[in-house]
Amino acid sequence: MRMKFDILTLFPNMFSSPLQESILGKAIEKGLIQIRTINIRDFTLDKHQVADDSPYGGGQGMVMKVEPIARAIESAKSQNPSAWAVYLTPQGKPFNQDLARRLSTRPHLILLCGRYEGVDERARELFIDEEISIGDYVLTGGELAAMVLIDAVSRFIPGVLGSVRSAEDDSFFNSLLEYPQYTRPSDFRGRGIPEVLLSGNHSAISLWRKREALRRTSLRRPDLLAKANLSDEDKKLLEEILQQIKKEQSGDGV
Ligand code: 4GX
Repeated sequence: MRMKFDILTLFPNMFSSPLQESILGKAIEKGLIQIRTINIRDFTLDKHQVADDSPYGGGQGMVMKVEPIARAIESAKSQNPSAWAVYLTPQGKPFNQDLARRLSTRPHLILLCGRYEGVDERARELFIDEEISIGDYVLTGGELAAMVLIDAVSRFIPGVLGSVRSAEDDSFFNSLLEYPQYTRPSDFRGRGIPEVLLSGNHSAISLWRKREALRRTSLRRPDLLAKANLSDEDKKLLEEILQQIKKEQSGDGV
């Protein structure tokens, strides 16, 4: 039932604090997820435990050797031959909430973290099931990318966000940017909060939140609106908001 993450890395210490704080720490304590780090260096066979070497054909930097990676992945898979092996790389499939949801249905993920110029291509061809990128920028290694993936995937596991809430909560809001949130005090240095939130009128509050989510999404991420989960009623609301935005931008609004 619990989901297992095996992280193959040359820097296992990087994972201790970030994954053991707060929500993920609680999820581990509750046995909802299990996170193991496996030091690739432990799977070298030479006396000096060398895990990298210079690239064939010359060029800059170092490449991670295939044998230690092969032995580490085989060791992780020996417990569960159907474990899904992921390599974090800018060349992979773009990571997003849908991919996180899909990965959360796998009982056992193996995450290979590359350093330097990456891993020997044969390690990818022989042992990796899926290559994933967390974004179009270059990190110093796959470790932070693996942590991002674990964090986003874990939110989909029932119980991780608490007994009632889950990452799947609301299909309307899930496809949009979040509405603004406020908490006490109701006046901070002269700045109040939207009055409706103090009204106790729950249907008015719901409508305001929908409007704000739609407004924010159309202003900041119009690309998300195209894919959003909108009812005919929501679409009408959106049209209204787009009209209002147009008015504001032409200068005669507030
Ligand atoms: N999303 N990195 C991988 C090593 C590497 C270098 C060259 C293949 C080719 C990253 C990302 C990321 C840094 C992880 C370079 N691998 N991973 N590493 N963006 O930047 O996932």
